[in-house]
Amino acid sequence: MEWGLAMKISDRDVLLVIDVQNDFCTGGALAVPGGEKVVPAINRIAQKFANVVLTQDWHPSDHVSFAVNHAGKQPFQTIELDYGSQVLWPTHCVQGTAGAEFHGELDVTRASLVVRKGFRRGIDSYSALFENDHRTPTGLLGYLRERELKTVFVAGLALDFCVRFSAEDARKAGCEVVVIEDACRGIDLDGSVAAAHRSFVELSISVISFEAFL
Ligand code: VGL
Ligand code: ZN
Repeated sequence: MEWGLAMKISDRDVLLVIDVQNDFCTGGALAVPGGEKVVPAINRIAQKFANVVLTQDWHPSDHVSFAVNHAGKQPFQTIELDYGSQVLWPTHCVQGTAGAEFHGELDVTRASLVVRKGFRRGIDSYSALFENDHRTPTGLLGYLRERELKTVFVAGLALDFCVRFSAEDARKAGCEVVVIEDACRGIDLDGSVAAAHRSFVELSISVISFEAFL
């Protein structure tokens, strides 16, 4: 990775595009404010990368993260599960539904890999690398290692959940990690966007603007 006015991207760099799916965009089941606004930025950035990986939130309808599957619970409440605390969400990104499809304007043609996550009924997966028990691998870390991809640029939805967890896990696994802040949007539950920024500082995760690519 080389820093300059216009950033130079190498063959060891990968753009990790998190969950740019209809349900996280305006009108979707778990709409992130301005979620679709990341699409033109990501399309433009992706042209600079030889390596692009997409993630796709991909839940069964009886998933443990859905409030509707817990009697008396409402979306955005938190419960304790055997792997830790879990926010309960509106039903979203159900396997095979239109809400789980990528945003129609996201340019997916150059992606070499799509990582689906959250497909086991009993466990959520915010991170692209490990499920929410922080132990069960998705396989992405093996892919990055085998392909010798060292620096992970992260963009997408939502900044304070799946982008944050993915960036943290990649950093803890020894990658250099760069979050492209204005190619992300957050949900912001109880200060979760500010908490994400504190974590990025603590873990030496770089935060840059989309402008660095222009
Ligand atoms: C996400 C909540 C539930 C995300 C996914 O993509 O950030 N957030 N599922
Ligand atoms: Zn989800």
